[in-house]
Amino acid sequence: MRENNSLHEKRSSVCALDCPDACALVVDIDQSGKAIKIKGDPEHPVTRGFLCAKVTKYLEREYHPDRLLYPLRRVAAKGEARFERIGWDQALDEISEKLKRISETHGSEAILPYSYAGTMGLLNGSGMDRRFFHRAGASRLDRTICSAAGTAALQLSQGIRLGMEPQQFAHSRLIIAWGANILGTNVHLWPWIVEARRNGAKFYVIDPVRNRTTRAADKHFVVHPGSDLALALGLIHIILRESLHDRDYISRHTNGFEELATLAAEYPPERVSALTGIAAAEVELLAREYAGTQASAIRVNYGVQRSERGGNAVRAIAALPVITGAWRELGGGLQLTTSGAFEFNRVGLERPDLQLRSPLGREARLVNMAQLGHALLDLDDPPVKALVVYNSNPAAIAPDQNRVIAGLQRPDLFTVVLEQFLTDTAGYADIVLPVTTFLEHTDAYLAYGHYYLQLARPVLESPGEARSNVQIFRALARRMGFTDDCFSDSEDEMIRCLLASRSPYLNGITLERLDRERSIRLNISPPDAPFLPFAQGGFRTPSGKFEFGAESLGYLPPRESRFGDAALARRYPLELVSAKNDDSMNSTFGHRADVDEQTAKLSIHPQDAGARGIVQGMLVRIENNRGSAVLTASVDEDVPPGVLRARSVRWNRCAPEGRGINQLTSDRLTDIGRGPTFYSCLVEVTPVLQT
Ligand SMILES: Nc1nc2c(c(=O)[nH]1)N[C@H]1C(S)=C(S)[C@@H](COP(=O)(O)OP(=O)(O)OC[C@H]3O[C@@H](n4cnc5c(=O)[nH]c(N)nc54)[C@H](O)[C@@H]3O)O[C@H]1N2
Ligand SMILES: Nc1nc2c(c(=O)[nH]1)N[C@H]1C(S)=C(S)[C@@H](COP(=O)(O)OP(=O)(O)OC[C@H]3O[C@@H](n4cnc5c(=O)[nH]c(N)nc54)[C@H](O)[C@@H]3O)O[C@H]1N2
Ligand SMILES: [Mo]
Repeated sequence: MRENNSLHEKRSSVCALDCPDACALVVDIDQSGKAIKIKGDPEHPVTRGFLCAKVTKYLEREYHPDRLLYPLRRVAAKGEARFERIGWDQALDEISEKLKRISETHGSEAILPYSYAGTMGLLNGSGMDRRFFHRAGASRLDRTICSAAGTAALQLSQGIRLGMEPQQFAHSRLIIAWGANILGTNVHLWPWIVEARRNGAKFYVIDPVRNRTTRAADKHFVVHPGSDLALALGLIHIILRESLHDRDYISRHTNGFEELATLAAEYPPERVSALTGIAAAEVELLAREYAGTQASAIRVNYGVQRSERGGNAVRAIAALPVITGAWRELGGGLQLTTSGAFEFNRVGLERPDLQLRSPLGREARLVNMAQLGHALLDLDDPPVKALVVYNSNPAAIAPDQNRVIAGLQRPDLFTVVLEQFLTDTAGYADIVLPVTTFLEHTDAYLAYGHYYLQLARPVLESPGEARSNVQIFRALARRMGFTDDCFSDSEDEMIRCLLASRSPYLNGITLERLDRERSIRLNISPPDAPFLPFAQGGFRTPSGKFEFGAESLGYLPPRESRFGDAALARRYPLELVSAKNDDSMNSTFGHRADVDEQTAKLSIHPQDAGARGIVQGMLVRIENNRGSAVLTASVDEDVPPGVLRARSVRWNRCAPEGRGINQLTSDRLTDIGRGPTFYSCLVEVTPVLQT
């Protein structure tokens, strides 16, 4: 048969990957309905028609021969990933009967959902699934794995998670990427930075390791992992000492300034230099330039908050544009996330009230997803007996992997995984259900790096028997005997429901408009007027002011760092930073050979390599008191002495011994938000002696 791959029509979509950019897409479709090309939509005002390397190749994933097409049932030991095909009716009957039995025997909280942002779609990510688990009386999952510390920090300080509009970075005169690998993880911000630099702006990066973004910077401040709080306090110290602060803004719009000033007085440049590894003169320079430049912008990302003091680090960094009054200026301020502006009717979408109609009859317990091993191995009253995983791959991405896997291997645990591919987690499932990709189902999308709400309709037929999360939880609800009306809602009804909000930001945005326009800027300011969220204060804390919270900002080194626990640091003297891989998305593209190669490498400084007899390309074992993994040494100066970098997250299955990088990471939590501390991790490395 001759393939007909001439263009028949163009259909629009939205990238659903867990990224701040939420790109508008155009998919070229041929006569037979097959996609032949995926491109950025040039008409989108923020994402402007170009794509990142991973989504440019998304059709490889869409049509991959390993896509899951049929429901599967386990036929071998857990983890062996051997399955037989079964029908949907059989799969759904088995799941619902098992869940009912577990609920009756152990109580409904013995059921635990586990999901994150495999799709950013609101319906498939936090819609019918939430309704289902609320009605079932399942344990509630505290979805902390990514942004909990930063979220809690902004909530406490600003009262709402708003940040600069990406377009305004074009007007900045100094841009600081603070723990933010913009060219790797948020590339659609880059053109605005290029524009600013064309007009003379400087671009600085604060990061413990080198990456694409640091290479493109005017200056790279190499900071010790986990010491950003000390750096921010040091900057505040100098700004106040030099009287570079905005007294008027501070007196009108903040609380707790005196206490902050007293605390910052304890962080002179020399002390900060010792804590952060950045020379005192450089700290001085950074502070003076930051506060002395009209329109300074900080792009802070999640790199800074993945250690024990990460939440307070974000609070201290968020204090900077407040102290200098940078929020008043076009091109001034800070962006961690924009997601707080999407003030949807979440209660209507997720229906937490259904818990009252569940067998439990009350709000269920909260289980922290960053401590899955603990949840599966230690919880009683009741123990977790059923685990339903979707939009996530915890066997690879969750910290303290040995304990997670020991939990997944429990023979008495009933595990269901909704997936597109046979991930590490799916390999432990009793039942695997095949799901659609974002090109195959309807969903609505917020963004955490801009202010456009978007709608995507299916552009492709779903392959085999794949169904969307919404369809699956709707069908399961029926099988469980849940008769509440919300379980028959269509996708359109769910979108109408989430738009039924009193927030002025959502005013006038309807499903009809979304269908026509696809992407709509929230009503954050009049059209074409820039959005300056805190130019006149307007913080959403109970006091209406920015809360410095100095009482909790004092700096202590992360417990697990070379500067924290001396005994531990003698045994495990190196710090591992397992930050994101530029050309993949967490573990989502782990099936690809090029991604596997990138995530198989461990950067080690020549000094540390030399001391251990490690040479370029050698297999090395990285280990600590929690576990170990084998990687390939890349002896380079991307990392300073004492620090290692492994781009993450590799599939365990592709790694030697089936062990991934999260063998090393711990399930200790952040100071606020109960988030994970992935980048605070002591290890040792040794050559693997090959026979
Ligand atoms: N290409 C790609 N894009 C992605 C993702 C991906 O996996 N790949 N993942 C998406 C997701 S889930 C998220 S949460 C975002 C995250 O986006 P980012 O926060 O930008 O990504 P990270 O790699 O987690 O961290 C950013 C930088 O912080 C540095 N860092 C680590 N520890 C510290 C520290 O203690 N202090 C400072 N100052 N810097 C530190 C890292 O070396 C890294 O260069 O990206 C999203 N976009
Ligand atoms: N060492 C280390 N560990 C990390 C991180 C790190 O930087 N270093 N980053 C952490 C962070 S920030 C995050 S956000 C987490 C991310 O961890 P996860 O949220 O688990 O993200 P992914 O690994 O991308 O896995 C998402 C899965 O969802 C599936 N999926 C996609 N769409 C759908 C859908 O519509 N339905 C269903 N059922 N499934 C779908 C994909 O096939 C994929 O397997 O990892 C964390 N773990
Ligand atoms: Mo994340």
